[in-house]
Amino acid sequence: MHTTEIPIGYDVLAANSELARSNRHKLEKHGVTAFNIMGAIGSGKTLLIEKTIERLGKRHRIGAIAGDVVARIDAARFEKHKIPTIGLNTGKECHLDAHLVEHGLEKLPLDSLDILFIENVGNLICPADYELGEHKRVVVVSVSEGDDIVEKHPVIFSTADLIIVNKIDIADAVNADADKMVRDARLINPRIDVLKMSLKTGDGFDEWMDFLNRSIKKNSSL
Ligand SMILES: Nc1nc2c(ncn2[C@@H]2O[C@H](COP(=O)(O)OP(=O)(O)O)[C@@H](O)[C@H]2O)c(=O)[nH]1
Ligand SMILES: [Mg+2]
Ligand SMILES: [Zn+2]
Ligand SMILES: [Zn+2]
Repeated sequence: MHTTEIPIGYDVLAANSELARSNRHKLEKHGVTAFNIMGAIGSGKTLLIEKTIERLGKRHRIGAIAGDVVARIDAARFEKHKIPTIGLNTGKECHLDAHLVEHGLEKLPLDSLDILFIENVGNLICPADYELGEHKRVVVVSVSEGDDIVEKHPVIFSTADLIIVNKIDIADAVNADADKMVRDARLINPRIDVLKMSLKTGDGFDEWMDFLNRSIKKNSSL
């Protein structure tokens, strides 16, 4: 890893976006469609990716980047599924950025991948500002975060392509209205895809498969 000197007044986010474009170009050159999976700690990001590997791992070649503040617990969960995995530790930072992901891409066998899942650090604030080079931005939010979580974090939902309202199996137990969360998401971002899911019961998983297939097809016809 190297550090980059940033001249005073230089726009950090603009520099990040430039690196993100270069990451995306690199991914496209190798025919890889990348998904930036964002959401709070415990919303179900890692489990979503694991279940997707189980469902699609025989038909598509999947790789993963796991962003964590410290340790590589999520990376180890992906490695158990025998897919190429890079764990990125952000240290004190609460989000991944395009520079970290650039180093992750250097270590992945991109030529032998079709799909890359990038699990961002658990946080609903700053990951919204940092593009990584992904093709699609997905936010996983669970009903146990409270059904006002969407309206409280408009920025991340306004930049997402898909919102997954997860853990609907426990909505009654935590007194949450999943449909309100869906309505809030559509108010913030009318173009967004929203689906309700339970990774426990499998509800909504086929719609997630449809979203993935549409996204992959669109990218491969570029
Ligand atoms: N009841 C229920 N639990 C879930 C669901 N999805 C994830 N979990 C649980 O929520 C916890 C956090 O999941 P994880 O994937 O590690 O979340 P992450 O921090 O976003 O990566 C785990 O104990 C999961 O088993 C769901 O749909 N329903
Ligand atoms: Mg995780
Ligand atoms: Zn570097
Ligand atoms: Zn951050």
